[in-house]
Amino acid sequence: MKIKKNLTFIQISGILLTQISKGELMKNEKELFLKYNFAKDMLETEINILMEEFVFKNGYNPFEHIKSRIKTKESIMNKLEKKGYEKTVANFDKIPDIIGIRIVVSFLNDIYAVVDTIKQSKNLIIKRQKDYVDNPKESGYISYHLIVAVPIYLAGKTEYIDAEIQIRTIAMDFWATLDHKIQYKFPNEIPNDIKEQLYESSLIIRELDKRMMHLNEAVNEHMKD
Ligand code: 0O2
Repeated sequence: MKIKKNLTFIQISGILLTQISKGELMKNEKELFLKYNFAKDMLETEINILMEEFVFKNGYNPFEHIKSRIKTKESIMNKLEKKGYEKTVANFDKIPDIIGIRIVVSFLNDIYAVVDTIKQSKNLIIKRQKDYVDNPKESGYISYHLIVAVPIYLAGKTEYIDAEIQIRTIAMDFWATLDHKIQYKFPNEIPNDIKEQLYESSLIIRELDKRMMHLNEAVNEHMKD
């Protein structure tokens, strides 16, 4: 088949082979990022409502801060490469955490209470969950991840976009933020001694989180008297 100048072949969902111009590709990409923005707004609103309801029902506020972001195109491409996919816009749907929201709470037991609340959402569809609190990653990373499908209401139709919700304690967040910065400093491979120190620090974080939770429980017991 003859390929015209400025035309590119793209494969969508592994089946459809389309001839598409560079202009069309740019349009597709812009449309995708527009949808990511809608999904991020929807997710933020849903999470804020669930959190406010949580505070109202439980009479205490476990939330330290909430932060959301959309991955940059460069970061999506890097992740596609890391996962062995071709770096094309058509493959963006292989990355479920292009939209991410991080909920940082005070104590260990708050994580599971917040996860239960999110699972009760009538708007979000839970697709996957990863409990790196009970089963920390090899790096020492501790957090609870939910991959959810977020509905976006477009003119005449509803679409679903994947997003990742990360729930962790403030102590875990401190560790993960430093670890993330270190990963950027050593893009190829983190030196072993640094890796070991990070891992050892994560064990301290785990212990600290347990202690802080028990301390908080003891305070609550005293308050009852
Ligand atoms: P960024 O720049 O933070 O967005 P898998 O589902 O197992 O195939 P994936 O997609 O890496 O692999 O999922 P996972 O393990 O749930 O990780 C998703 C996100 O969690 C990462 O996104 C990080 O934000 C965070 N994360 C996972 N492992 C670590 C870790 O060891 N240290 C830190 N600091 N964060 C971690 P990105 O796209 O890798 O990075």
